[in-house]
Amino acid sequence: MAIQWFPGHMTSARKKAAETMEFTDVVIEVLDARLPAASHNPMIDEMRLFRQRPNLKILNKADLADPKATQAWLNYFNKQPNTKAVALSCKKAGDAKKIPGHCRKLAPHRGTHIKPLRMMIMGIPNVGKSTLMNALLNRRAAKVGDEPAVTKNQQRFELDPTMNIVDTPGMMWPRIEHDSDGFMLAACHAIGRNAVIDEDIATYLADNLLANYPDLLSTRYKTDVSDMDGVDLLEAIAKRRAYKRRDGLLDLERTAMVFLTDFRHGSIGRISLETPDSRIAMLAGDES
Ligand SMILES: Nc1nc2c(ncn2[C@@H]2O[C@H](COP(=O)(O)OP(=O)(O)OP(=O)(O)O)[C@@H](O)[C@H]2O)c(=O)[nH]1
Ligand SMILES: [Mg+2]
Repeated sequence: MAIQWFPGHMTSARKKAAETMEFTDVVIEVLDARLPAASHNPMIDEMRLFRQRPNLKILNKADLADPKATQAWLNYFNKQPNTKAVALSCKKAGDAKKIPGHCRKLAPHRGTHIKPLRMMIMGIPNVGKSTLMNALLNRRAAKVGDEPAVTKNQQRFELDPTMNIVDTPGMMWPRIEHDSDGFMLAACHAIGRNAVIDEDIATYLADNLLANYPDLLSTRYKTDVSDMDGVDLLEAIAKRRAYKRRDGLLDLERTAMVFLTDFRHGSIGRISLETPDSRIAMLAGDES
């Protein structure tokens, strides 16, 4: 099953972002630290490279990600040209405050009253762009919410007379090339619920976590998960918690939602869905 989600407002968001790029000195690309490659929108690089703008990559929600995987991703991204990568949690006071300093270094010719430093925050839906903006401004200027496509229009704010910053609507791209990327994005709630079936996403997630974090699952769901596959795990959770439908069968829809919510809130533990090595293996497998 291939997941695609490119609602109408994103077409105009894409056009407006390309226009604003001309008047931008540094692109702040917000990625999800749990899936930094899958949460990279290739359209952003296209626009950025066309104008040759430097790139600050933020691996956000690092509080939810596996610290080892995050470090591996930072090493990987910091080798790329014209790019600086940092991991942070917008929810931690102070973390976001380091961002303007990094941007200044990437565009040293800007940052005066006459030539203010112009930054644009971009990224997929629900990754924390507006939360980051609010943390930088120290007030709730932009609306945030735990669902994709909360921001519908660009908004520019002045941080001080020498720096300003634009928040943009989350953008997906028209075709997600690798099916597993679509599943990971949906698991992290970057894709609208109307475009996916929660049970399929939960099963994918369960399989991924069984392969990589079996001990966290055993602890959270108080069950021995060895030899289980994703469907087994969801059934075991439903049985243990007596999630039943009216007809007496196990309520796997509810179980899927509970499991996804546990993951999204970090209740299972600090988890990353991909590492640079798993990415390379996935790409090699897709090509063979
Ligand atoms: N745990 C955690 N949650 C975060 C972090 N940053 C943002 N969030 C949460 O992620 C959700 C989405 O945040 P937003 O700032 O609205 O995301 P956005 O990228 O602006 O989303 P769109 O406007 O829909 O594209 C909210 O529930 C935030 O509280 C973080 O660093 N850690
Ligand atoms: Mg937003």
